[in-house]
Amino acid sequence: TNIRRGRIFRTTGVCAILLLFIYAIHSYSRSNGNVDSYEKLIVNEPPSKYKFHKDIYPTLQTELGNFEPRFKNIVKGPGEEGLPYHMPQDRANDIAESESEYGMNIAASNDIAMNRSIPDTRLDECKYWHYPEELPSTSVIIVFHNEGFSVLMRTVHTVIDRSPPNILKEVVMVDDFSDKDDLKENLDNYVKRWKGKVRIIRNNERQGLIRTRSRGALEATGEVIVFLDAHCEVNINWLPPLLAPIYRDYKIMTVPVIDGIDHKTFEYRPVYSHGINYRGIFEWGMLYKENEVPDREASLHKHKSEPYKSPTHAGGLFAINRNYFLEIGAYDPGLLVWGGENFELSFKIWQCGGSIEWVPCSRVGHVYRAFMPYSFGNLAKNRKGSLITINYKRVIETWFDEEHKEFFYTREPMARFLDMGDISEQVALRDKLNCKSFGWYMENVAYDVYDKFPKLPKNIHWGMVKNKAIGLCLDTMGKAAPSYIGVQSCHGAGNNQLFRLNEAGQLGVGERCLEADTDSLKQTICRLGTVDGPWRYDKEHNHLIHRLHSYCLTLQPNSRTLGLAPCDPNNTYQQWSITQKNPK
Ligand code: LR7
Ligand code: MN
Repeated sequence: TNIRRGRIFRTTGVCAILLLFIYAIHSYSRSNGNVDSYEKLIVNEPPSKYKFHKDIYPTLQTELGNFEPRFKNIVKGPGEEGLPYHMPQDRANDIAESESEYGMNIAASNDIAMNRSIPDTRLDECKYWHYPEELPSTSVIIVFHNEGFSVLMRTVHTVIDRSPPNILKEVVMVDDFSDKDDLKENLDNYVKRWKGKVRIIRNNERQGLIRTRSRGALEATGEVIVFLDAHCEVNINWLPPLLAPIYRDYKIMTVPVIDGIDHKTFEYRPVYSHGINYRGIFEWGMLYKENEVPDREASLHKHKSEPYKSPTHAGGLFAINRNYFLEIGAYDPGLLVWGGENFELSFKIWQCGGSIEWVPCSRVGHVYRAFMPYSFGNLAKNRKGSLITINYKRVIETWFDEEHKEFFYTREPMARFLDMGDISEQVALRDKLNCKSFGWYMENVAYDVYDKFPKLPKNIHWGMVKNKAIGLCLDTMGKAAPSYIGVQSCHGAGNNQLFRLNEAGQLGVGERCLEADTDSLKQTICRLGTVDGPWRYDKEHNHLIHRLHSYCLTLQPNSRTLGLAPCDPNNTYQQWSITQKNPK
């Protein structure tokens, strides 16, 4: 759950570097009542087998866009207009039950219409873009494992209702070995209403979402594939803006802006304040982050409603040319269940000649759950250490250079010892596709990562921090920052007890920093853009010394609370060892 909590994290701040890059913008003829258009010069010529329309751009006009719906029904009911649905008190049991089973309030979802209205969260300008009429045929792929039926089907309903029927070729639902009864014949029967337009494919063993998506891509028949999580609601006119960039250049992968749907009330909320654009980045432990689009990118665009380039994406929702996705190897099949595949695909696309664009005029709601309601099943067996960290390791070992790999291992010291399996096929693919270096990617695409997450100084010590007097170890007590650090019996498993002290004096745990006072030791959110800190380890006396009065970290014998006190070489409550057993 720590990982999930840490996923979305927005940072503001503006990058002062001005543009001068590879994209030339040329002005466009304004006949046909066009007010404006977005366009880039395309440099690469496509292989002939791809349809490619490099001269066809969307145009911003004074009339309502060609794919915009003209009517809107007003209906009253629970959750309509995306308003929060508060269930009556006497349903408290249903709510508690569905939240523990699904991580979301399925009982509430069951009362809400499949085709409820949701607010149009786009910039007003989005209604006036006109898109090419001949957009590529599209398969929407929804992979699922034990999802709540009504939430799953609302995803499908909104796709069918809000996509142009001649463009939406099919919805491919891939069941990743669910065992809930209502997802069996009941589901087969339900989709009959769409007369074959919605297909169900089932895995005969659990594969995890990553491999299941690759399977969906193989089975799909559309020219473009769009992946959605199984708890989404697509918003008004979401599809054409995603397809237009791919129609122009098949190596562009596009990503909608993901609004939030509350897992308790199903309230639909815009993710960003109006008119502010964000893009996907990461910190060195490979937690996904979002950052306000830096000037260097924003200044390439005349309109805030235009697609813009992004280093990466959250993972679940995106559109890509199917052949292109398969040609770059789909996902690394060695990535198991959950996590890291968003980076694998992003690094691969960017480094091997493609690009990623976020599309502000395409909005899709996603239910953010309170916790992950499923286990990793047999796929996690025989795997020591965290499976997600193993995924990250495969990705960084394939795509990073030596310098940046070190940052990952500095932030995740145990990862060095994890068995990531064989990556030779991934490396061979990278070579075959003639991909550029990670340094190139950092300089030209992900340059704003360094503003928030600078290069990491090396660790001088890392591991469990054990008190000499009582033999207990510092522990985050499983709480999220900001929170007090406590002591617990030493377990050697890392996680909440894995601390690291770097050359620049930062004492950290996970992505958090330790701050101290005379009567407290806390984990806090590290000040963005900094990697230093007030700590030093005195090996001779086993003291952890803080810059504040040069006091020592001290455990209070009775209360077992922590804080700073004047150093005393005879006080064993001030003596700490920082070591780690070989995690193998
Ligand atoms: O074993 C599994 N098999 C599956 O088919 C586990 C899950 N799944 C399905 C599941 O039913 C769902 O439809 O896979 C889909 C994604 O799983 P989630 O919803 O549990 O993932 P998430 O929303 O917690 O996590 C995000 O990161 C994942 C990393 O692997 C995936 O990329 C998810 O798609 C991704 N979700 C988003 O990007 C939505 C935006 C929110 C964020 C962050
Ligand atoms: Mn999800």
